[in-house]
Amino acid sequence: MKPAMQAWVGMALLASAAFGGDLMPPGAPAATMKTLDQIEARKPISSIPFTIGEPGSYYLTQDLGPGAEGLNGITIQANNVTLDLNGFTITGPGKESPGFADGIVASAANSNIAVFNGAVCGWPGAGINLASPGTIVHHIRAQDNGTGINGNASASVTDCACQGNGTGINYAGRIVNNICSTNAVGINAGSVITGNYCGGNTDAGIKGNYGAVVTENVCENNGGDGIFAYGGATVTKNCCRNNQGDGIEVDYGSTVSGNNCSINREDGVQALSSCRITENTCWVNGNDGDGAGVHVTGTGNTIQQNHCTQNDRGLDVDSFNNYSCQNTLSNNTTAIEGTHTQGAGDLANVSF
Ligand SMILES: [Ca+2]
Ligand SMILES: [Ca+2]
Ligand SMILES: [Ca+2]
Repeated sequence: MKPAMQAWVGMALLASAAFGGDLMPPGAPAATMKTLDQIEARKPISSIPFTIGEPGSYYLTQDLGPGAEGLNGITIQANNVTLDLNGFTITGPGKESPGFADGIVASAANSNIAVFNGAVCGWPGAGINLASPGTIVHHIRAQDNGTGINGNASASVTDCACQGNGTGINYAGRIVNNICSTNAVGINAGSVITGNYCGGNTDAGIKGNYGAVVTENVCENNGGDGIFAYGGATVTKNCCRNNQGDGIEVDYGSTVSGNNCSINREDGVQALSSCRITENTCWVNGNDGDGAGVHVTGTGNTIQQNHCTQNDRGLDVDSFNNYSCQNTLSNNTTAIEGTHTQGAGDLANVSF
């Protein structure tokens, strides 16, 4: 063939390969129907009371309840359970109902449980009560229960909203990014307590566990202290304002640093003994009551570089063997009350 003809035939063959389909059938047709397990492998829950007796993934098909007096809603008696509330609500017999009933409950005998994506309301015990180690509670709304969410030391509670409960969130290792308002206590006995909003609770906004790390929370308009923490706590970068108790109160051996405590009825920061209290801004504490910017009631505390203005007392030191230095004190009714060791020279407290 001439070169031009060779090129034409080559192009025709290429076109045939590209556009002329194969005439041979591809073999027997495959089944196209899916089984129910392939469409929804999870197990449905359509009524309460319900017991989960084996591991697996479960979901609600509808709102459930109201539950009967004295009966739990969903009881988990297995390890490795994932429970998706699927956007629905489990309603109990009412917060004041006689008998003890939880919305969702698992004991310490089981572990590795996750509950998320829905609401629990009106349970006289807890909305969610997971004493099991290794639990995750996420995106839950708990309203008007005895306790909103009850966990354990290795539980994580995140992005939940708890309102109108006795305690909003009680006892969890990690309590992060929740809203706890209009409960008696917002958050009680947590260990890592970060990024929460606790407002309008009738008692304290947050009560931390021994050794708690409490950071970057806002606690305002509570009937008790904004934050109360037991011994060995680290309390940093919180805003505690307009609480009827202290902005922050800590027990022994705690660090309280970089917080803003304003317009509280009692002290901005109150500490017992062996604490380090640094770089807090305390403004207008003792508002409508009696309080100091920083108040230590025991011994062995260091009070350094706090800025206290317009309090009844800037610093109030009740006992011997305390040290203060480099605090700046302005416009307090009394700048410093109580005899203690004060820094000198560059370390002196400054009143202006
Ligand atoms: Ca207090
Ligand atoms: Ca006052
Ligand atoms: Ca005093």
